[in-house]
Amino acid sequence: MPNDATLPRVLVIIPTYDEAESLEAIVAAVLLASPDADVLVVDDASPDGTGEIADRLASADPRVTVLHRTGKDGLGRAYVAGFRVALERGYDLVVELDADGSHPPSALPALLAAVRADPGVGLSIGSRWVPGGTLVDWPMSRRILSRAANSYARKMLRLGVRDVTAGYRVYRADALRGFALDEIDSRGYCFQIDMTVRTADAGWAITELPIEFRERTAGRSKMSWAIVAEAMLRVTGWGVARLFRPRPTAQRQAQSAVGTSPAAPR
Ligand SMILES: Nc1nc2c(ncn2[C@@H]2O[C@H](COP(=O)(O)OP(=O)(O)OP(=O)(O)O)[C@@H](O)[C@H]2O)c(=O)[nH]1
Ligand SMILES: [Mg+2]
Repeated sequence: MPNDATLPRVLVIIPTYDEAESLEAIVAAVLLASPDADVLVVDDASPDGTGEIADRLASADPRVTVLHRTGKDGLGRAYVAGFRVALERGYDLVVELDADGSHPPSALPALLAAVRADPGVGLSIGSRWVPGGTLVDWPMSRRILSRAANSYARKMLRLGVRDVTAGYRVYRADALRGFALDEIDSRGYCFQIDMTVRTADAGWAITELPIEFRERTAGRSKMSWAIVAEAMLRVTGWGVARLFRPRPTAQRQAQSAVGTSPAAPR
């Protein structure tokens, strides 16, 4: 909770599935980098006991809370559940951050500042693919996949964003409030593409800041061919649909940091 009533309230959502080895360190690093933020761990009944670790962290620090879900249901659904909690609790800025150590918490203040500084910005992205972005220990196969997915999505969806699949993000709560969260059913990293399109179509500006992205050092990746296929099929479908639909006009109005959002979701 902020000490100063003028500071926006920030919730960092960390989705977890079998991240017992890394969760404690990442929560500590987030709270060190951004002491005024709160953390919500969204755990899908991880068999390795991540949920119990999250409960222990929550009982030791009032800034940490946990949302337990009944089983593995995909990253997208975990985030949508977390967004609902963030909006119910009245946070102003909502952060997405992986539990595996790939997203440096040290970049969080700059990502938060990018949204705070401009009321027209609905989303800031910690980007691997803007100048200054770096990759540490990421296998060539993953680099190629990320590059290919990004350029395909950018072309099909006519987006200016360089890292449209990035999972390190800060949303203005007002932007989230404008979306029909019930309709968002993308499960894997396609969820990030889906959210980027919704944010852009609603007329919000999107900024990207370079980050140092690190390969996870513990635990197991949840990336699968099913997740890649979901993204390919959906991006193709959205891209074709957009060919036959005029681009929505931006309906952004003058807004304060806690003002009303443009109600123009896709
Ligand atoms: N709650 C929940 N969290 C998930 C689920 N799938 C993945 N996660 C979490 O989402 C974050 C990203 O998952 P990763 O496995 O790192 O996937 P990724 O970052 O796209 O792929 P890698 O680059 O291989 O790590 C991690 O914190 C995971 O624990 C899920 O079904 N439910
Ligand atoms: Mg990861």
